[in-house]
Amino acid sequence: MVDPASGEVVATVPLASEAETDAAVVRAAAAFPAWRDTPPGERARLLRAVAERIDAHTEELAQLEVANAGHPVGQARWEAGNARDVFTYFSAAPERATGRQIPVPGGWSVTFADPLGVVGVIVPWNFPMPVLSWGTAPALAAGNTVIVKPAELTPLTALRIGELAREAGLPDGVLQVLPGTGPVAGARLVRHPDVAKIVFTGSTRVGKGIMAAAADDLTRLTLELGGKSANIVFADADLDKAAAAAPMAAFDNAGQDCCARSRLLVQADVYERFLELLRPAVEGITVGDPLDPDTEMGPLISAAQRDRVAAYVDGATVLFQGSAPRGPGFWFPPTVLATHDPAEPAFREEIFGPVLSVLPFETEADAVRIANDTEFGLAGSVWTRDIGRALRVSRAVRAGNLSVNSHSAVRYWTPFGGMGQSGLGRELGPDALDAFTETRTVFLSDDT
Ligand code: TXE
Repeated sequence: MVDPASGEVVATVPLASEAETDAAVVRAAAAFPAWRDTPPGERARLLRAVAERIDAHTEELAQLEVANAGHPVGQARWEAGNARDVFTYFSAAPERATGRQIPVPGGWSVTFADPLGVVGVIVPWNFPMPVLSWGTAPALAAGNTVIVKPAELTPLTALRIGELAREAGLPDGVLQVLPGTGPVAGARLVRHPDVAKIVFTGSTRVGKGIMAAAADDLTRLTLELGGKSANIVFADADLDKAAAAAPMAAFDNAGQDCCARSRLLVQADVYERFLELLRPAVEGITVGDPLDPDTEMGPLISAAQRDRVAAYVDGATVLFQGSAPRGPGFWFPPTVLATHDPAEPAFREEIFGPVLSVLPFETEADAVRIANDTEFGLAGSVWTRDIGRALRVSRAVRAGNLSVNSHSAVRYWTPFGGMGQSGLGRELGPDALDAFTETRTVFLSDDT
């Protein structure tokens, strides 16, 4: 594993083979019946204990993530805290799970929400701890056993959370962390006949391949894929507030965020003025040592990712850029591009780096049309003081998570997920357990 801020190797981790992946599935399948039948109160207690262990080790986990993913330390602490909160939130679920009784002629129908069995959670490198917890905690709460396959580049916090879960008392085989590559361990989990469900967060390309592979066994899927979200600023908005917020809406986690608002649409009347407000906000972003508490943006995850991002900027019209350390490490400065044609790749494709493309628009209808002119549909923001417009536009923009006069949309107690090629299914929030259970109906005749 490489520290993205220095380019130095910080750890080495063995990669699971297909045979080792199969062995993990055998262990998870063997652990399933006892975990499913563990009384709800006991499952709840164990999930709370995992949350408590994560909480007690917040600083250690945060430091690991700084070293492995280059995240600013404040952000890394938030990520560990998010994983703790997600385990706490779903620890309440086992004791609240109910079925239904539906009267039908001649008796009653009773429903059961049964766990699925073995769940594979395939995690990307951009938010290793949160994404691990979003798939794992509800799956365990519903009575499934889980195998986590962390990203090749960032397995360290996942491995530590796996250890903490064992220390918290989770029985053998209930939660396993299996470091390995996507094409070997990941692909094997997807194709394994005894894996009932895959939760995948990652690229749209790999997500589509997983969907095709899952078809053979009709393996259940939740897919959280890419995004190219719009940030729409109308002339009547609080422009100071919108301009202050726009940079981190695109550059948070160095832009390696599926919800990044990387297309900035500004109403033409205020376009020039907005850029004047935006420039100092972008130039003022503190990019540098992730361990410095004042750092707002760290490096990119890898040299390959930095080069990919640089290729989008090469030859484009750069309006302005922030600063970045020279290296070593995989640095790229926050960058704002003018858009000449909405068809150009920087405006259409997910760059997954600190690059924001700006485009003026004339009318509300134009803004909605441009925002929806994408294969993705994950997130977005609308800035306006006109309540009617806020309601119209937030209904018209096709995205799973929108915010009005804010960029905040992801909370563990509200549903999260994408439309179109941004994904399938929803995570988090009150309905998340539905993705980890199968509803069965039993008819009880009263004619005995
Ligand atoms: O993702 P991959 P990468 C986007 C973003 C980024 C691009 C590439 O645009 O630049 O994807 O990133 C596992 N079967 N996002 O290459 O390959 C892999 O091991 C099963 C958006 O890192 O999709 C890792 O654990 N699993 C995104 C996970 O899938 C496979 C987050 C993600 O890797 C597999 C990350 C296979 N055949 C990247 N191939 C988001 N939605 O936030 C790979 N994997």
